[in-house]
Amino acid sequence: MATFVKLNTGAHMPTVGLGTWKSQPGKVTEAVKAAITAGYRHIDGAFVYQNEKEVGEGIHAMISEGVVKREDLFMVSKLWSTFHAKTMVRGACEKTLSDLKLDYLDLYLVHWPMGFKAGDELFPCDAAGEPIASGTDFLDTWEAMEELMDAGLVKAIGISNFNKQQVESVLNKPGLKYKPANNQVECSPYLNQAKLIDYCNSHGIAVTAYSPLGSPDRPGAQPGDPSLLEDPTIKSISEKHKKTTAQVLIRFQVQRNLVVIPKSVTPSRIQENFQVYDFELTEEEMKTILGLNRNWRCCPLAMSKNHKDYPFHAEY
Ligand code: NAP
Ligand code: SBI
Repeated sequence: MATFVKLNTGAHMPTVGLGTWKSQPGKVTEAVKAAITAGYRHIDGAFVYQNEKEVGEGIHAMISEGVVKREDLFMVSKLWSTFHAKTMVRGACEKTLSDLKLDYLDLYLVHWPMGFKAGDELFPCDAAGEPIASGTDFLDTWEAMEELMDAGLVKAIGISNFNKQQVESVLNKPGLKYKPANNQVECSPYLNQAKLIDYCNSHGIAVTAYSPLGSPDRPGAQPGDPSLLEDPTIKSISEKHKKTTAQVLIRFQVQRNLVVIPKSVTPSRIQENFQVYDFELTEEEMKTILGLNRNWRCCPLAMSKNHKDYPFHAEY
């Protein structure tokens, strides 16, 4: 049976959600329908994925067919970095709601701590190819996120790609009204995030693991890069359980009380990735998988490494 993580708002967040980054608009509607049919009740999206209208079409088809009700779904989206100015946050959230044809989100995240120059370009770059900073402070952005809660546009707010010190800054913000409910970060056996997870959980912040399969379709992937789906240790554990490597990678996160959001547009894989509630990894297997850590990131967003709020210079 599917499981949930309880957020500091009291809401229950389904532990396996469907990722939608890189899911082509022409494929994502069917992917969302296949996911809901397979039992998923959580969809992870973002404005920057440029497919929210098509994601919305998938969920509304399933609602119209009576397969699910809106209140059974947990819909997540993210505020893109070009909308960090306090005056822009509400409009950005309303655009996402209008594309998804929803009147509320279950969770809205600040996608990155870095703000980029406002405008039509998602990555407004300078001559050196680096995104131009907006000069905004993510603590001010957070105040505008809190206003979305008060306006009833979102049921929970959170952050993504925030390091420990950045999470701490939000928690220590004078006049803080709502603590982040969730920090969505890259997390896999090669970047197990043990310290950041401990810190977040100790402050009541649930953690979502993104790129749990190592994001093999990520832009810039190189042939010699590490491959989680082909890792011999994961393969051998999966054979013992008569499961696939993807299922072990997903189950590993569920068993650490994380939320995990594998992406696929392939119906058979979408089903496969949800079949993770019928087996259990042993304590020893969990330790072995934790031992594979090598601090390898597939989403370093290195083009922003000179931004004042770039999160990945810190150890965690
Ligand atoms: P991922 O889920 O680790 O990997 C997706 C890739 O794995 C796709 O190529 C997919 O192929 C393939 N795949 C899926 N299931 C498989 C299976 N059972 N067997 C073999 N291959 C399989 O990568 P991701 O998309 O980077 O991360 C997941 C989600 O996390 C994203 O889609 C997004 O929603 C979120 N995310 C958030 C951030 C952030 O900054 N907050 C950053 C990255 C990702 P097909 O689709 O062709 O089946
Ligand atoms: C994009 F739409 C384009 C590039 C890109 O690189 C970093 C990772 C990221 C992101 O910011 N959130 C994702 O899910 N993927 C992304 C998205």
